[in-house]
Amino acid sequence: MEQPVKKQRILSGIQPSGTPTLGNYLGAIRNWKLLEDQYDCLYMVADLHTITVRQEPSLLRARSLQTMALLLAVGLDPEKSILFLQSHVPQHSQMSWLLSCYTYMGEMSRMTQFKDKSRRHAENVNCGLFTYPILMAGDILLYQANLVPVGNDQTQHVEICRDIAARFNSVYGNVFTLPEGYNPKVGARVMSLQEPTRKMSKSDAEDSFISMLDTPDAIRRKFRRAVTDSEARIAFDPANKPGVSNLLSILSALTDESLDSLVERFGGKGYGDLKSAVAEATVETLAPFQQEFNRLMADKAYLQSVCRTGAERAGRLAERTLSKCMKKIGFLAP
Ligand code: AQP
Repeated sequence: MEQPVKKQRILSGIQPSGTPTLGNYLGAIRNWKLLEDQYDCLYMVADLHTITVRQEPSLLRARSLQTMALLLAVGLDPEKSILFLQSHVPQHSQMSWLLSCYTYMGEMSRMTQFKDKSRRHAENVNCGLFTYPILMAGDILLYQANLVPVGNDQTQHVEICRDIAARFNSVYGNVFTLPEGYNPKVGARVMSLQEPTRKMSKSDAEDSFISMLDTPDAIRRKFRRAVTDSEARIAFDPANKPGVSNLLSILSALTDESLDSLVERFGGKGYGDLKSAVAEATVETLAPFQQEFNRLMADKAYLQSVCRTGAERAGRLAERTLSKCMKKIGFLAP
């Protein structure tokens, strides 16, 4: 009898450091849904990662559950994929310590995200910010993931993960699968509405991002205030017209209409027309998710059961890798 082909495994995550944005949706979550059938997927709410920046405890709790509810609301299927909260699987923290002993200071100090984040949070340059890529390497390696869908700002972290894994394997034999970064075919990098040369981030100033839970009025207001330029000419030119290009690429991602066709259709029209078209497309896309989100948030028992089952399934896989590693290193079995 023919053996079924083993699906490749994917791991990805989102930090509950705020309410997920339109950028998180168009750049990541929307693709996660498309990958569910083809791959063996694990999607985690990466709560451990958020504490490199101070979090308010009650907000962190609320956002963790909210993020899980949003993943379900966009249609991720907890029967197909493993959906879990990272802190519910203690092997992530354990693996991070093991791997930190196989990682060099020099490697970590080259990480551009560390340099960038330590500049932005100069009052709190903690060791977690520095070793964050090791926690992330553990996230990936625990599940022997083959592919990691990441934005290009994370490519360096996938490379360091491969380096750490290869180093470990060269000492102890083939323990870890070497993962690869995965660039999905559909995907958009959404830029800040206020500073369109920077990416849209959920922990930035309120007017610079569209949250997946914003009301229609808030969405319209934020797009109306989006920074453009003084040319009054609709063209896709990210270097010279970052604001307008961002609006065009959001609209294209939401409606599947090509950029060329949009530029032609909006030729001769004002920025106000483009802004209201993007706002309406956003309202329309988010409305069904928000409805489902509200329904799910009213059913805490269900959300908790998804988290519990996800953590159990993830924990079994993670434990297999962790105990293999510990044995190889020389720890006695308990
Ligand atoms: N603006 C964006 N455009 C496209 N994709 C994006 N992603 C994030 N922002 C954009 C992708 O979303 C996934 C989850 O990201 P994350 O929450 O783990 O961390 P992040 O990239 O740091 O996202 P934020 O919103 O900018 O969070 P904060 O403000 O806390 O730093 C990733 O796949 C990411 O590429």
